[in-house]
Formats: sequence, structure tokens, C-alpha cells
Amino acid sequence: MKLYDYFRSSAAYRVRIAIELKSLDVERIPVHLARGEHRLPEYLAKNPQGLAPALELDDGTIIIQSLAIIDYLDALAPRPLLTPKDPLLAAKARGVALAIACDIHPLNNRRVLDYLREKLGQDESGVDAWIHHWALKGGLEAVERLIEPGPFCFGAQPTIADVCLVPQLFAARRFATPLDALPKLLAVEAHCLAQPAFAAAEPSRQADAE
Ligand SMILES: N[C@@H](CCC(=O)N[C@@H](CS)C(=O)NCC(=O)O)C(=O)O
Repeated sequence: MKLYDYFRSSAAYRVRIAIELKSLDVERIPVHLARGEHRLPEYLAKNPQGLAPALELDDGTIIIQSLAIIDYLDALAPRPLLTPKDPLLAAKARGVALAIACDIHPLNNRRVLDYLREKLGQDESGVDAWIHHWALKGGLEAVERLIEPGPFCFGAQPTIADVCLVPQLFAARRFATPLDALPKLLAVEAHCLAQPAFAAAEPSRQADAE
């Protein structure tokens, strides 16, 4: 399998964590988002959405969307299962994962920020105000109230919630989002990053890191 990846992509970072937790052998193909490689015809032929990540199976089949990729990996290599078997735990973990992946992450995505700058004439302080507002209000502040640390987001094992949370906090820091009011999230993040699999997936540890 090949992962179309970018070291700083928080959606790709989610998949890298899943790959590391499951000890899967997956080749990484960097797609340089800052240089626009995701908009080249070769990449659009693989992922018509023009977003990272994408997973290419050995027969050439492409799977897009980080959560769909992680579900696929969960079915392929169930140890550890990132969407737990217990229905209530699964729903809680998935609720937090979706809050991050559907409601927080898209508002801070590169193409949205470029649109604010280029089409709506926002300067960097306007863009920062947008990023901080949408990352926190109804976003990470809500996630802070939803998780039940123990010491991962929901208990003693990592789930899809942790896999989404750690990259989102990385993204929040990149944009200097104030995180002081989120002690539970920061404690879960510290616990996760102390695990070798989470640490190996960190952006600074990737071959394409700059
Ligand atoms: N919902 C998608 C999000 C993918 C996504 O937005 N990836 C970002 C990087 S984190 C990207 O490729 N951005 C390029 C752009 O916005 O132009 C997923 O979970 O895979």
C-alpha cells in the first residue's frame, strides 16, 4: 500500500498514527501541498478532490478521506481497533472524531484560508482571527467537555478520537491558537505523544519534513 501524504497535513497525520499503531508496512509518497502538487493532473487522477491523504492499494485502488482510510485499516488490521466494539464507546469516540474532522478541521484548511486571503481580501490578522474563532468556539472547547480521559480520550486504549485530536492540536499550535483553557485535551495529547506510535507519526519525524 502507498499513502499519499504531506508531513504537515493533519488529515494525513491521522492516517499515519493509525498505520503506526497497527504496525503496517505502507510506503509514503509526499504530495507537497504548499507547492500545489495536490492540484497537478497526476494527483487529481488519483484523488479528484485534490486533498491529502489518499491510500493506494496494491491493485491500484484508491481510498480517499482519512476516516474512511482508517476504517479500512481497522477492518484489515484490527489490532488495535480504533473504533471500539462497544457500541456506546464507539459512538462517543466517533462523535469526537467527527466533531474534529467535519466541524473544526475544514474551516482551517489551506484552500479556505487561501480564499479568505485572495478572494475576500483578509490580511493575516483577519485570517488568524478566523482560525482561532473556529478552532475554539464550539470546536476544541466543546471537545474538552466531551472527552472522558482515562488517560486516552475515552479510556485506557487509543481510539479514533485520539487519532483525530493529536493532529488537530498540532494544527492549532501551528496557527498560534491559545490552548490554555483546554487542560484535559493537553493531558491526553501529552499521554498520546509519549507512545512510540503517535511519536513516529509526528510531522517533524517525517522524511518530507521541512
Ligand atoms: N476530510 C478530508 C480532509 C482532507 C484535507 O482537507 N486535507 C488537507 C490537508 S490537511 C488538504 O489536502 N488541503 C489542501 C487544500 O486545502 O488545498 C480527510 O479527512 O481526508
